[in-house]
Amino acid sequence: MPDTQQNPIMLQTFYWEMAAGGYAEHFPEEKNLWKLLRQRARQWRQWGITSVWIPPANKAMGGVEDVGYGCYDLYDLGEFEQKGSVRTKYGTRAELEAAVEALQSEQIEVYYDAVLNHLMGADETETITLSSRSPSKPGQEVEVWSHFTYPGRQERHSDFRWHWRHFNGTDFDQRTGDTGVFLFKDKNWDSTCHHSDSFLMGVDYDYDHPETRAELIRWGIWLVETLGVDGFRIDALKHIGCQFISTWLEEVQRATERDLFFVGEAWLNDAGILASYFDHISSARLHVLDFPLRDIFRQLSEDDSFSMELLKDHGLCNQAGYASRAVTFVENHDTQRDGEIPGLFRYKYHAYAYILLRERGLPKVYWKDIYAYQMKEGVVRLMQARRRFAHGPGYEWHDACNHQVYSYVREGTDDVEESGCVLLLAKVGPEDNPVRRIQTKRPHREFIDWTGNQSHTVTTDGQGFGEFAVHGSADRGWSVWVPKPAGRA
Ligand SMILES: [Ca+2]
Repeated sequence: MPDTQQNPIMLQTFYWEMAAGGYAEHFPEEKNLWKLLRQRARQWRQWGITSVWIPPANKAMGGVEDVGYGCYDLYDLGEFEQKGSVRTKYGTRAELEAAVEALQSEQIEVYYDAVLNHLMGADETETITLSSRSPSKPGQEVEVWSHFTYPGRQERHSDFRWHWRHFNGTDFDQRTGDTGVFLFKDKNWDSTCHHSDSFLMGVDYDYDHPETRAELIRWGIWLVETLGVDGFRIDALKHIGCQFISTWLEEVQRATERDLFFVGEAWLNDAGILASYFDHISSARLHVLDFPLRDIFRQLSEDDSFSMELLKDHGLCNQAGYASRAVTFVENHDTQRDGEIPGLFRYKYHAYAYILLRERGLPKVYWKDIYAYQMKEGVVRLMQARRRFAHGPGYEWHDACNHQVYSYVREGTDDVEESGCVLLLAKVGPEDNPVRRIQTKRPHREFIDWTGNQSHTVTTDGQGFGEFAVHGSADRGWSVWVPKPAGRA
């Protein structure tokens, strides 16, 4: 079996509704995620998973109900009686540590979801004056939730206490009950790449304050040293100062000899703008989630007039020089939410086949698709195909892509026996069962469709050309043609 490190796959291990409402009834095992990670680690390794993105494991404002982004105490990983419980939504710190150990013993790296934009649920209010440039209540006095003392933790792991001076602003005045966008006196919004929407939620960190910078760097190092995480997914990147992120990446990496992995969530659908984000970050270690590619999948799902040819060059992963910086994905906890955000309602396997078999980008698969939406069998099949066949140079076979059909060849490599494949993705269109003549560079070979969507065998001619088929269908319109194993009927 080939080295899976050649073809890494990341798994996002949570979704917004996990362990809530009907999901808690259908999937009671998800009430303790950390235990489940430990139990499933071995199976994931067999699937070819090489890393997991875990949710923010710190105690959050909403206690056990909180997905984790309402960060209250970054040093409470389910260890102290705060916000109504010792455990977080996902379990206790001891259970988390056992999960990390189990995953790493299966050669699966663990990436922590770091929220470096804000805190929420302060212990005490402070009365402060707003900037004359504050969007709401300029120059006025307000009472804000900005003092964090962590009485439940008693200065374990850190004796740092947050005050209003460590933040830029917030959105709630306790004295009047008014909401707004409140910029504190003598403060500025973060110097991000996108000034227009720099405020997001909670109390917003002031990275110009040396104590803020120092404490957040100290926390990152603490996680690497005590929990032993292998990297980070960084939340809300476009709301965080670029200079601070550069420093944070460098300082946290400096604390360990292991190569850490960093992937940021910069939700920008324009690949050119997303690519330009890297100009502001000094560290070459940073990757970003490929939102532009995901937006192409959204268009495929929603728009009947979508041309499959767009799959050739859209997305960050297809921009020259950025393939290795992109983490490609189909869906995440923000792109689909029950009753709020519809997400992709068709062509999802097409999207998974695309991210898993192509040469560009590091694919991320999603827990909710695999377990809650019962795509496990099909997605695991595609992950196996990635591991076994998706090797060697990859390219679109130029005249085999059109409005209805996308096709892509992996040439295979001598290092991995019987590798290489022909990927075909087709949408509903004029042809029910389009066939494309494609060069495989393997003359006189038999190919079968690994997905099972096509049941016949294709034999290439003396030049290596074969006539490969795919259904023009949302339900069966993806095929991965692979060399038929020798000696099998
Ligand atoms: Ca911010």
